[in-house]
Amino acid sequence: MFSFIKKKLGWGQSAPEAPAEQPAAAPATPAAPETAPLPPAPAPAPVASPPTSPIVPAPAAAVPAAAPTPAAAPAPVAQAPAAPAPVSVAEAAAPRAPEPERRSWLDKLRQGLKKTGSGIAQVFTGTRIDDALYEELESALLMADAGVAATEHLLHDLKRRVKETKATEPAQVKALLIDAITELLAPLEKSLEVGHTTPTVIMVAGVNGAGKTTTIGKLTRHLADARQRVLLAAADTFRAAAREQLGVWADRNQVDIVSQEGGDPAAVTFDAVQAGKARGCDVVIADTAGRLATQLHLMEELRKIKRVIGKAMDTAPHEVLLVVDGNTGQNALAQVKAFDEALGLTGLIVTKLDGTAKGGVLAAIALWSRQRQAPVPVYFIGVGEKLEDLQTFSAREFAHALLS
Ligand SMILES: Nc1nc2c(ncn2[C@@H]2O[C@H](COP(=O)(O)OP(=O)(O)OP(=O)(O)O)[C@@H](O)[C@H]2O)c(=O)[nH]1
Ligand SMILES: [Mg+2]
Repeated sequence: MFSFIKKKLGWGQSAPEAPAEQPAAAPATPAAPETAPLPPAPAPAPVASPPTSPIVPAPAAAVPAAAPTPAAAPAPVAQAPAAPAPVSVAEAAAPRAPEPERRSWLDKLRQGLKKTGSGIAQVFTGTRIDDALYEELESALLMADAGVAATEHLLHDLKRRVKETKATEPAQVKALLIDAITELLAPLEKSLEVGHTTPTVIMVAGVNGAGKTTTIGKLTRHLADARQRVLLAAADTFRAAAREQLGVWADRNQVDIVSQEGGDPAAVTFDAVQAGKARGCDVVIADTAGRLATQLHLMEELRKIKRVIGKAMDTAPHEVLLVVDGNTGQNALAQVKAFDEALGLTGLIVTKLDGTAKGGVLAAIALWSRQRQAPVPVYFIGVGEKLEDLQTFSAREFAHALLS
């Protein structure tokens, strides 16, 4: 298992905010930071580190990633030893990522994507490269939910590669398709970085049951392991079970939680950000209730949560993440577009890629992302319910798994 955390050097110190205004939207709750901490006492988290000390030991190894390298990172502020060090939540830091473990996880991804991949891999079992092969491939990609545009893009790119390399065997074409998929997906690879500001505020949204709370729990664990002080905001105030579920994760990870029965989600989030600032937390993560993008009033509520976070802290939220269930195929693309339009997404987490027949949708998301001003990275993928089943996204690994 990776630690996920990489120390980034250079810039980043917490600019103490001007006192934020209480939002009009949140009159019911006192802005005091002590809002209803659940089981773990509001005492400092066990891994809390003084805000002025470097938090995470620098990682030893780096795994290929398109993410910016620490050395190349822009450093507008000279490296101040006393400043809090931003960290990147990434697989790149793998001090405890022995090769067999990574391989076993890759096997899981392969196993998971078998339903998607077997149809595609089947295309290359013949002996000739002809129109029939391309037609079969087109059907297989469409069946895998790559969508019409991405399928066309990949076929076009593949034919060009076949021509250029003068490939003669279907097996060679398969390798070229892996290259084409890798190239299409590569812009989605990026590390989630925390620590540029203190706290880093992350808002998590998605449709019902996509895996938001579970993913937040896993992420919190990795952050806590890396000595990041995390505070959770239970902005899913509708269901008691939802608060309890997040409370269990908070308990398990021994981090604070701000939660309120039946409260206004925006007010709870506001309080959490205030509390995060007051307690010197490194990261505040807001879990929101699941909703469909077509539920306009609920989408408006999400916008309000985002606005109110901005009132609690000028630059926040620093990340607006959409959790997407990989099983939903083309619908996942529709979700990404709709939530992006409403919130301006900064990243995606694609869950449940274990056992899906629709893994091709990542190609569709990548193609859409290309047409957007800035790509929306896939920070993590989920391939199961266990802690180690949340992994960083690698385009090449994914392409290999898809065609294995
Ligand atoms: N197989 C698999 N199951 C997952 C994964 N991620 C989450 N789940 C499961 O999906 C179910 C829903 O997860 P939640 O985290 O409650 O989803 P949510 O988005 O918070 O749901 P709501 O808050 O109700 O909208 C749970 O049973 C999780 O264990 C994954 O990567 N793979
Ligand atoms: Mg939830």
